[in-house]
Amino acid sequence: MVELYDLVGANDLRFSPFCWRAKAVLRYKNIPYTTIPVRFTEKDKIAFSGQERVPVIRENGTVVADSWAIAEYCERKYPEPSIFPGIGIKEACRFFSLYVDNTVHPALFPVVVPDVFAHVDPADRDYFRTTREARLGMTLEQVAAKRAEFRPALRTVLAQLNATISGQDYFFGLFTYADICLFGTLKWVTTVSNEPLFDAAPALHAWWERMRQQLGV
Ligand SMILES: N[C@@H](CCC(=O)N[C@@H](CS)C(=O)NCC(=O)O)C(=O)O
Repeated sequence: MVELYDLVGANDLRFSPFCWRAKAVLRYKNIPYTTIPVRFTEKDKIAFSGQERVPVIRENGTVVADSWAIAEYCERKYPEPSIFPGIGIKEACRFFSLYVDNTVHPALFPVVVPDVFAHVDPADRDYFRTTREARLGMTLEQVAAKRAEFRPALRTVLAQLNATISGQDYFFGLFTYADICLFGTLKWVTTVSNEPLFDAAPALHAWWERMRQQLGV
């Protein structure tokens, strides 16, 4: 049985986008797994992995950290159904995952970070505030006050994603790890926030519902 070290918020809420990527890979491949909840400040629980971030998986003696490395490991160990189905698909998925990390996340983060904070375990709030305020260059209250100013950049990214997915079922035509990457991100946001994502993005909404049904979450 795979053990997945999974970020946990208040009330056992699981919202980490990168942990959702790992869980989506395990679910798509029908690999049985259990989760071990890890708060932001419980770095000791994952010290065995030699780094400080989740997701981490452990299977028998094997330890793998980082959502991309976990995807590669699962594909190697459990090839079917494939998340990199075809020549060049893995490389394209890598590109897409970096697009999600470097373009989609920065557009979402300032809009939803106050909602994330509201769902962080009380024991982690100081840590979250300090680290995220340093990243944002302002207080969480200042970010919340500017929410309307951050929305246009998010709308632009959502419109790009909507245009890409229009007329096709999956981002590369067939189901791949690219879909899983974006799924993880939208699962993160919809778990903690009521920010409307799909009002002007009907094709993206249809894809989202398709993914939720396919992954059973
Ligand atoms: N590149 C890593 C990123 C993992 C990551 O940033 N995880 C966050 C949770 S979403 C984390 O562990 N943060 C710990 C912290 O902020 O202290 C991956 O793809 O797995």
